[in-house]
Amino acid sequence: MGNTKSVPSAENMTTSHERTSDGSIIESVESFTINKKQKQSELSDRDIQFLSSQTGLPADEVLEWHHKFFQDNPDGRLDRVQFGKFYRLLRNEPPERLNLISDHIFRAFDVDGNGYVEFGEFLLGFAISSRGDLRSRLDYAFECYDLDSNGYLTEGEIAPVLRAMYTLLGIQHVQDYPPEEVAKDLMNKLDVSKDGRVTKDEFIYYLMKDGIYRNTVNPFH
Ligand SMILES: [Ca+2]
Ligand SMILES: [Ca+2]
Repeated sequence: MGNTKSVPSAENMTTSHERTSDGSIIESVESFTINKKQKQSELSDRDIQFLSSQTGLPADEVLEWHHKFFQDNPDGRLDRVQFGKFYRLLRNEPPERLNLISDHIFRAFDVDGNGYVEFGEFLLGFAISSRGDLRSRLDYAFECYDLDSNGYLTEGEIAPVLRAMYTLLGIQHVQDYPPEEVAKDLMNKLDVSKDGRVTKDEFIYYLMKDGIYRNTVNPFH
């Protein structure tokens, strides 16, 4: 264990973030911006309470994750590669299936887009992507597809992430329905306003209804 730990503190939360959503759980918890100037070695009771209430995880589980997280990452944050390794522990799929998709999931977990997943972001992402309601999980899925994080999806963004989804799902006969073709078909269904861009609302609205596409698109079942 290292000496310096950076953990989210209730005192250091900011409420400014562009990834606002429609009043679901995410809006209130997306404020896990960690003030990097302030370090603290342990979670205070207030932090635990805060994280517990925002993620819906019991306090002892928050502490358990905190311990696991800092054990391997004493600086309290994961870069892309470290995230890939840590994320494997959370999933049942064999590690080789997760390699491609974990890069995209990293983008969703890194809420403030600073290139690291801090503990608060991790816990939030874990809680929402594994236990959140469908809308919240699709909200996180959208971020996986938004490669340039500009708030909407194009066909060119959807295809590569779908390819990673094929790997995750262990789909063998890719040529039967190649990701590029799925992206095109999906685009037709998602892009209700027909402007070549898919907003988060369009993405969530359609995939809430269509379970078949959702199974292929959403990494968070
Ligand atoms: Ca971050
Ligand atoms: Ca985009």
